[in-house]
Amino acid sequence: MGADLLAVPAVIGGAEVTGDDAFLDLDPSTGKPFARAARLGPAEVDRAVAAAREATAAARRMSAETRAGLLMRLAELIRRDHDRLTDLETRDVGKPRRQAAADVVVVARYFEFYAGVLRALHGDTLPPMEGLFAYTQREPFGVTAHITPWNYPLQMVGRTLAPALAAGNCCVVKPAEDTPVTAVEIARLALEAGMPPGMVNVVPGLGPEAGAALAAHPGVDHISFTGSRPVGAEVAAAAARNVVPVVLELGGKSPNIVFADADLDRAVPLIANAILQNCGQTCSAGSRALVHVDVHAEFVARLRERFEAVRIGPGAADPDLGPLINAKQRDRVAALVRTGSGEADLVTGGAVPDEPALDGGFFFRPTLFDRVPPDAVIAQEEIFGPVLAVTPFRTDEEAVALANGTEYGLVAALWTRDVGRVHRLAGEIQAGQVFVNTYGAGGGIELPFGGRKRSGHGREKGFEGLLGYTQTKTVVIGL
Ligand code: TXE
Repeated sequence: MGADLLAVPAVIGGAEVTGDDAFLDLDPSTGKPFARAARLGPAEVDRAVAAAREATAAARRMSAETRAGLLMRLAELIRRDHDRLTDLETRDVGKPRRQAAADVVVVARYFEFYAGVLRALHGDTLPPMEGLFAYTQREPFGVTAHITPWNYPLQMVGRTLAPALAAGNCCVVKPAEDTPVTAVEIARLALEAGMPPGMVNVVPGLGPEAGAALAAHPGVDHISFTGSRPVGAEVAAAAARNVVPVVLELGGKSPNIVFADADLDRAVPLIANAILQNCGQTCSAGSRALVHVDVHAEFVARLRERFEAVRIGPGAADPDLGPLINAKQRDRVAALVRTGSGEADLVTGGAVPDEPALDGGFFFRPTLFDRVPPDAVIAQEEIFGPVLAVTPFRTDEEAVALANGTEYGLVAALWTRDVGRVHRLAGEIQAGQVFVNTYGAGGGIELPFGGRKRSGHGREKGFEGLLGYTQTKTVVIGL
């Protein structure tokens, strides 16, 4: 089958493994197969977990300095291979090339950041007690599992693998079946950087096969999952059966809240980008805009103009908007947009583009809905496409109630020049992160990131992300 297809093996214990079975990985810009990946099952997952377990002995013996050096070396290799990784990520995800290029830099920065901060990881000497001396130390869990999604394959490896390795864990990554390519590349570079075999293992495969086997494996000590809510709940149930911690990052319905005093010249382009970047397939996508009635008409008119000027095309042509990841996601977005058309005013978009040059790819036009009732399906459900729902409001209290009125709680942004309002409302918003007059903070790897409510729990990124991959041991000595 397809000798010209890129072969994507597993990496287990430092060796490349093809397995008996394979699956095809499509290029979303054309809908044609691009790679052929090893389709692993429970037996190979078992081998990968065993390889990671075996490597934990070497990882434990490593000084912080040595570990930091390995992470820095890996970051250097990622930067060396920047263009090649960019091409692969562009092809695999379909995203505009400059967005994939930025992702490669972000993944290198994750390894650099954690190489730096891991040397500040230490325990405490505890207050004196009668006849006792006590201290804590931060220890790795051992074997950590990383089940990652297809929207930012490289960034997800950086976000979860870098802190796990920095803390001294050995890892098994199950990349999404739509995008297995670059995780395997990172595992190869980790070996080239000098990491012991088994420290980074990657097991491509299908979610219900390799993913479920990894989540349920009794040899796994910690799970990080980013993906859909139903699968997140299954993974958490599997973690509960083995009594291991799990970090869940399950998406959102994040609002941009635009007050009457907002600087629209700044807000409009950033709010457009917050929903159009990566074709809306971002957990923190700004998929709702709550807009004060005084600026509502102008806001919608300006956004419409921007949406209609968007250049759509294959990722490699570096357009403004690439395709969705696969036909299933495109059909899901189209179905939700059809529902939305019966609930709210469709201002622009709402369909697949009818340009012959885009035939075969999974494209969808930027779509703007106005006067969306708060209880509409398109105001409540994560669409994961280039679809923005605008709802007008009159008072600050109404804005907060609308912002908090979904099951999700990942991100929110306030657009206002009123400092008092910023501090008052930032405290009332139910979200893991609140941005003010900005959105996304440039991928800030230094900033703890995670959700509340049904968006999940636990924090990745920043120093807190590193602490999350450690467990505290208290040592008490009788004097
Ligand atoms: O996700 P899945 P899907 C949301 C978004 C999107 C929807 C569906 O709304 O429209 O989810 O996407 C692995 N046991 N997000 O179906 O299936 C799978 O192989 C263990 C939000 O693609 O959850 C992949 O590696 N693992 C999001 C990962 O789970 C399993 C990013 C995510 O895929 C498994 C992606 C199982 N039984 C989708 N079944 C975000 N938070 O950013 C699947 N997987």
